[in-house]
Amino acid sequence: MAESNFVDYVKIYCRSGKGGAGSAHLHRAKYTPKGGPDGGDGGRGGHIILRANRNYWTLLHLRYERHVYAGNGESGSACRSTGKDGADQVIEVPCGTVVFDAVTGEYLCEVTDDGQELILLRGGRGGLGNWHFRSATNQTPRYAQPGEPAIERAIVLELKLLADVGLVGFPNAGKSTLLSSVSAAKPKIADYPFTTMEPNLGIVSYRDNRSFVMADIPGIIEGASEGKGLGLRFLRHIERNAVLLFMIPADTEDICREYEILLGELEAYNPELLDKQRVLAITKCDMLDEELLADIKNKVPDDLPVVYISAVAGTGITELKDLLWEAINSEDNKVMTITHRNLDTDYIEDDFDEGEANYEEEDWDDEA
Ligand SMILES: Nc1nc2c(ncn2[C@@H]2O[C@H](COP(=O)(O)OP(=O)(O)OP(=O)(O)O)[C@@H](O)[C@H]2O)c(=O)[nH]1
Ligand SMILES: [Mg+2]
Repeated sequence: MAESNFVDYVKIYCRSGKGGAGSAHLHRAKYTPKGGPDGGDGGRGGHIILRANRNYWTLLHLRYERHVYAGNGESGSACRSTGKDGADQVIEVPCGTVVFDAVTGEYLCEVTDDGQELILLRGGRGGLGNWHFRSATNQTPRYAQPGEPAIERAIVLELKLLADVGLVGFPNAGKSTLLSSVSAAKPKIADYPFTTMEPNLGIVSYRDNRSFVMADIPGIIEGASEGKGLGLRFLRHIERNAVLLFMIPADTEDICREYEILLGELEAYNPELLDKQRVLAITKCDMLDEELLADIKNKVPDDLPVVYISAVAGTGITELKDLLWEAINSEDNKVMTITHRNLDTDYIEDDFDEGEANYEEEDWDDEA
């Protein structure tokens, strides 16, 4: 995969801090030769913390930060001095980042709101000093607790973009053209398939200073859910969208069939995607005259709202925005809870040298 600034997958090796050891010091001073136990507690090891930060859009800044280690707690010492806590390490990520275990692929947690913090790996507790173990029958305990060990774990961070509307369509359907005509985004547009290689986000302004976010993802083809084309690499970015806007060009032979294929791919990827509200846009309508357009109107699927647009001529765009706004704000679409499927371990890269998952690689079977 070519180097790019859109990084939505990183694997990071994390280790929290060890707890500091408790001290077994015995107090001695000039006229107090047997001053008794005064060993202090060890400090806590540093946590590994995940924090959502809305100023980040991708995981690019983590691309070369493959190891994150928190500080160890310091040991306790004489005079019941407690050791210093180890420094926490905060991993800042964009809102919408999901964490998986890199070995098993198991889903661990996600952060969605700006400022939200989660402790990924807890630092070890510090050991208790011998002062805690003094008693009437054991006045000079010569032992203290060791600190708890550190925890290590390799994790995969995956970004799932937070957008209100996701564009779903075959390559060349006019997705990027629509995004560029309704927002200030400047995606690349050209008349060959897979012009868009990575998702683009745009803010669409609506009436009365309101706005919503639209995500243009690379085109989907038959078999995408099995990895064809740009495949499932980008399908996850529509998982969080409230509304899916399907886009099919007006000059398509069989609109219903294309719609079915797209639906099928989404279902194969994650059946919950079908619970989202859908809108269908027939694009490039400027290429048809009235007669052909009337003809097409009888050949579209009838289970969802359909709009006829032309991003080039600007027709139907207001109607489309109205429909989308209504759909985004309808009560059924408010909840954005999704069950994240566990990562397929085949797609987890097995070393720390590459920036993205080895989606093309078929056979890897060594120790991950
Ligand atoms: N006539 C006409 N052509 C359009 C319209 N919208 C897009 N096109 C053309 O269709 C071609 C593909 O448009 P894109 O916006 O790049 O398509 P896409 O869906 O983003 O394609 P991929 O990024 O490859 O998935 C370009 O040559 C556009 O100029 C339209 O409303 N009318
Ligand atoms: Mg495009």
